Parts: sequence; structure tokens; C-alpha cells
Amino acid sequence: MGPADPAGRPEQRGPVLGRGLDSFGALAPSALYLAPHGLLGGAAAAAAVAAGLAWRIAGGWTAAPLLKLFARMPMGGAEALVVSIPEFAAWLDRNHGPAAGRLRLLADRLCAPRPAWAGLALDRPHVMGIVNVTPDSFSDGGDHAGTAAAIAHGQALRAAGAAILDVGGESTRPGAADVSVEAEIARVVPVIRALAAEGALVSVDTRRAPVMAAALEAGAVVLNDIEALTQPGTLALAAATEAPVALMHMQGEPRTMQADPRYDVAALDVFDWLEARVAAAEAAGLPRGRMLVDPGIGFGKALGHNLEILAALGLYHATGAGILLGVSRKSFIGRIDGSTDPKRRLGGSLAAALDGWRQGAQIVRVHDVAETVQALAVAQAIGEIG
Ligand code: 9MG
Repeated sequence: MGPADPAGRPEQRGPVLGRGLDSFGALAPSALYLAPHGLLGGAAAAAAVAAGLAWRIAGGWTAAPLLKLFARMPMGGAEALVVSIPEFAAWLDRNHGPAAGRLRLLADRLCAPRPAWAGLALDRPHVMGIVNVTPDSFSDGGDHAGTAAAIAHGQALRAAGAAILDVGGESTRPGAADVSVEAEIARVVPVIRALAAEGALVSVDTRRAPVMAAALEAGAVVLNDIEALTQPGTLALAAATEAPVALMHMQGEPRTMQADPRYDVAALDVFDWLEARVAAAEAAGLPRGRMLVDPGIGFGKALGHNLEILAALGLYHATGAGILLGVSRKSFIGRIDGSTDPKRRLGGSLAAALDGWRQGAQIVRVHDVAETVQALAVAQAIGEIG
């Protein structure tokens, strides 16, 4: 994997390292990354784990018979090495230097079973339904912008199988109009209050501390923050309220983020950033078990970046947090198939959500709840036989 150019094509580089684990083990610990590879599910996962040929990932439904190690190169880019679990475990037994210590830590985080998050058991997938209370959202164009319409939409998503409803009052699409804190609160609070009063598990999609506080007071339980608690007061508020959080990666800010996003190696750069945010949140008093990480598909990323991140999604299990994935109706689908109407991206949304599930993402954030719940149920039922 090399750095992606602005058009999104990964740059190809020849190997610099020798091909063995020992050459990776001689590198600086901070240059190393570990992702599950060749993932198995259902009966195949159980058999491979029982035979000692695979590791169960995050205590979930996937198991890795292989690991993909990435090493950043001094001149930029990264090299990858695929090893079997028995080979890697034997190497870890023999090696005790700093690089082995880093890889052991990442491996422990990859495998550690996740505690329940907001009351949801993370050994199975869940669907988060999107309730936009915005007149100008990219994906539903304000279909549910009024309070009553948004409440009805949330009720319908819940009836369709959403385990959690994500209520947002600010559109983050490039070019969206600014909304004041007061207006954002006025949009989300009545919707949250009504849905929570009916027993729905509600998350608030906001990046501002006063909106978070008002939403929690109205009955929201979860904070979904596309700025990962970097805005003033948000980290302290999350720590003080003990709310479960979703920490999303974004490069830049919504108005301009798609102008010229640049990374060295997108999947690894995003990993570093999320790992640092998890550490910051932990230092502020949030236990890791209360956090989900989210690579922020479409937030300051060209097509090549999005695809590289989605292909390496399992990498983010090594933050030790659960994974939330948002791919629903996003423009990267349109960049692949030319679709311009977000509502005509159901096939691409389902394909990407199912691939996230295959890689063990515990929660998918979607518009089309009934269709996603059905797709996941069928994929799971097939996997359990195989
Ligand atoms: C609010 N919002 C829009 N897209 C999102 C995504 O992909 N993830 C999360 N966590 N929130 C999102």
C-alpha cells in the first residue's frame, strides 16, 4: 500500500523490507500496524478458532486465520506482510523487543471481547437508523425535517429493526448552511424527547457541547460526534455524563473537506488519529469500552482513500474499541457507479454495510433500516451453516 494520489489511485512501490516477520520486528514500534486478514464467519470461524488456526476478533462473529502487518516506510507509504496465526504466535513467543511489544498490544486489543455499549451486546451486529431533522441533508433532502415527521420517521425505523436512532440537527454536507446552537437544540430536543419517552435508544449526532447536554437531558443516551470530542467542552462533558460515545475521523471541516484531501497512507493515518483520540478520551476518564471508533467515510476523503479504508476496516479493531461504520447513500458510491441521487444508492450501501459486517464492524449507521436488517440476517444465516 502506498500513499494515494489526489485522484485516488494508490501509488505502487516495490518492497523495501525483507519479506519475513524479523524484518518488521526490527522497525520502530510506531511504524507497525496489525489487521485481521482472510476473515471467516459463522461455522468456519468457530472451527478455525477451535483448531488453533484463527483468532476470534473482538469477541465477535469473525475470526482471522491470517494477519496483515503494515509497516510505514521512512520515505512515505507502507509495506504489508501476510502471516498465519500460528506463525505470528510463535514469533511473538520468541521475540520481546519494542516492536514485538507493540504488536502484542495491538493483537490483544484486536481480540479482546468488547463489553456491551449503550446496552447493546457487541458480539452481534446492530443497525443505527438515521433521523435527520435538517432541511438540507445530502441523503434525504429534508424529507423528515419537521418535528412530527422526524418523530414518525424514527418510529418507523425502530419498527423496521433499528437498535438505536441517531438524531441530528445539523447537515454536514459540503456547502450546507450554518446552524446556530439554539436552532440545532430546537430541532433535535423535541424529537429526542418523544422517541426516548417511547423507549427508543437514542443517540445525538452533534459536535457541540451545549447540544450534547440538551440532548442528554431530553433522553438521548449516546453521543455521536463527527469531530470525536475535539470541540471545546465536549470531552469533559462526555466524561462527566458517562455517556457512551462514537468518535469519528474527519480531515478538515465539512465546508471544505472534499476540496483536496491528502494522506500518506489513508487507512494508517486514520488509525493513528483514532488511536490518539481513544487515548485522549481514556485520559479524560472515559473507559475504552464506552467508545466506538468510526473512520468517517466521505469526511475529507477521496474515492481511493475511502476504498483503502473500507478494505482495511478490520485494522480499527486494534484501537480496542468497537467499530461504527457509516456508508449509507454516500457519494463514494456515486463515484463508483455514476449515481447522482443518494436515494438510488441502496445496492452500494448494502454491499458496503455487508462488507463492514464481514470485517466485524459492530454497528452500521444507515438510512434504509429494513433492507439492511434483512441483508444482515440473510448473510448471517448463510454463514452459520457454512
Ligand atoms: C453524522 N454522520 C454522518 N455520517 C456519519 C458517519 O459515517 N459516521 C458517524 N458516526 N456519523 C455520521
